[in-house]
Amino acid sequence: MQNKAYSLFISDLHLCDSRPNITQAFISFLKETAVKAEALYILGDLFEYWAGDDAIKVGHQQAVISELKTLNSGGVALFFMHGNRDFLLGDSFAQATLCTILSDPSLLHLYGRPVLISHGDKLCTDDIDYQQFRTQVRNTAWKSQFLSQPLDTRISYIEKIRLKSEQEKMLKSMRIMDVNQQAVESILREYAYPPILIHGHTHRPNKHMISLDNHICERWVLGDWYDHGGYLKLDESGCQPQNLS
Ligand code: LP5
Ligand code: MN
Repeated sequence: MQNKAYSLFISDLHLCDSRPNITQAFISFLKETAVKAEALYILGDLFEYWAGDDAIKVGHQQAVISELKTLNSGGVALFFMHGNRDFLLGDSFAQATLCTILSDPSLLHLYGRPVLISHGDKLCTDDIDYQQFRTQVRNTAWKSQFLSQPLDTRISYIEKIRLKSEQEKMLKSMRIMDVNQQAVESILREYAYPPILIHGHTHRPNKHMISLDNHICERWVLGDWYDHGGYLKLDESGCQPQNLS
């Protein structure tokens, strides 16, 4: 009998039509690896971008959605948190995959300890331009107005923003695009010093030890799936980063 007492965490896969090998790697990961876990937590940016749930009918997302549903139906609990690329993902996606959408951040209790999870972009408070953009596009009225436009119009607008974002990132320093230490400390205090914080977004996989107000916290940063996939495994002994073979 297989011991399933562990959960897996992934983020920043950026699945899209132009990188079918990553979609294939993800589907293999679901069938061979995630299927053995108790739960899979997707901490945002699963997709390169998400223009609205109506894109499900026309896009490459169909195969992914079907595999996520199969995973969940087979007994692996599935959780999704929005990233900055797929924050428009909504209830139709949740119904199609049977996943639970979690708010950012969320405090979990796993294997005897509190675990705080986040996509991570909110912690990048030195990136002032991005935070202003984020506040604007996460506004409920703004999202409704955007989603009321035809799918083609939304996609072409997002592609322009993607271009602009890539241009601006070239002008920003690595420090500005990383998490801000005070923002990290502030969220740890707010959530009563969880011993583990897991997030993605920065694409800088690492383990950071934080000593704060006489508490120790491990900050685990998830990697992206550009060169090869990876995930974080959490069980009662703690977190272990794993690369896909
Ligand atoms: O995603 P990543 O990691 O490459 O970069 C992020 C920040 N960029 C973004 C933008 C997204 O990549 C774009 C796709 C979002 C799809 C969402 C759907 C609906 C949105 C519709 C919007 C109208 O999140 C980047 C950060 C980086 O992380 C590191 O943290 O630096 O932030 C930016 O680059 C944002 C810019 O600094 C400010 C935004 C300028 C946009 C201005 C609009 C101009 C419109 C031109 C078109 C006519
Ligand atoms: Mn991101």
